[in-house]
Amino acid sequence: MLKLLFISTPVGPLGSGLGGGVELTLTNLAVEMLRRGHQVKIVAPAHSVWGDLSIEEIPGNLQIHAQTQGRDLPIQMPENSVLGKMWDYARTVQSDYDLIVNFAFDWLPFYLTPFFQCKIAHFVSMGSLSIALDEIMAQVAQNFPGTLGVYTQSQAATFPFASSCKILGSGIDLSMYEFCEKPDNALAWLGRIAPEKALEDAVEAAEITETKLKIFGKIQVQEYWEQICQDYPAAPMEYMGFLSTENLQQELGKCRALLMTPRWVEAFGNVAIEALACGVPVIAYLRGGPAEIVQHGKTGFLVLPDSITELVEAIGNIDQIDRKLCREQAEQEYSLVGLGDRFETWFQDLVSEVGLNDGERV
Ligand code: HBI
Repeated sequence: MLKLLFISTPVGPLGSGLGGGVELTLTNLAVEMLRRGHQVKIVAPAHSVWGDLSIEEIPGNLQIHAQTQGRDLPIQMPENSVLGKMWDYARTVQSDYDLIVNFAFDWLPFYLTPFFQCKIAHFVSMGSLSIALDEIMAQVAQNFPGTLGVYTQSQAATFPFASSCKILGSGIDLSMYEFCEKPDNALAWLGRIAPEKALEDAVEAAEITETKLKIFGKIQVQEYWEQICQDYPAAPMEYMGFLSTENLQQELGKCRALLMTPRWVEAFGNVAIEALACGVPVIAYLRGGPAEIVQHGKTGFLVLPDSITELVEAIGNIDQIDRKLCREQAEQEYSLVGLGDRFETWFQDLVSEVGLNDGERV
């Protein structure tokens, strides 16, 4: 039995959607580790809620999203930082745990790693965005080998220390997603509504194909959303809100396809496997995580990045995809048990190793 302390992202409370896919990965993993008899405590910003998971809520100001900061900017911390306070808490309770697992894409936890007695595993949730952060991660990769985990190969490849990253993939509780064989005639787009996700590409493709686009997810950048509404006043789109998994899967399942149009190297794309689990094919740009998930021509289509023309063409071909194969792929590759096996092995290997955080720096 492992005693695990999970430290969440400092950009938003768990359940708010501000933390994007990592909220789902952290909570899925916590549930699965508990099911396996491990002990899990979650540390997260105040107002976090997730079923009956035990959460230590920490007040304080949220961290600025790393993707809104320039690559070469210095690291920023707000006053009364929730990130700082979550790690203060971790320091005081560290002797009660076998392993601390960091889910924040931030400089501080990497910097603090050699100052802790308890071992720390870092789950990195995005591709490279900041020179200063890359640098401190590289130091941890070198001095604490094996402690950096990522979602995908293409995400790892954005970092100078790619070869030291452990590739862990993702997974979801498939029993929460119902297979829908016969969809309505609408398309779906799902994610944080922010510029790096390029929702406008999906809106344009929907307008050209005259197919309704249902938009799901947290509006993170309000001005960005308003700009899209202004730029495409006649587009057949509908904002569906930020829904619970139960309501989301019901609505998502009825869609013909999920469009994934991120401008950046998406680290994974949990939304892709949520769609597949409902039997919904995925049309995505051939870049980043989605390119490692979607089986072109079988469970969706991978198209030339940033090409609206190719999105439109793929939408036209969507009936060639057998929705049963989408659900099958989710079951074979993205189960919670699979996710649990990969992370459990990673955690157990780290805990059984000697020397990492015992003053014996490699
Ligand atoms: N930005 N500074 C910072 N820290 C995070 O943990 C972080 C972030 N931006 C986005 C984010 N995490 C999550 O949405 C990822 O899952 C993508």
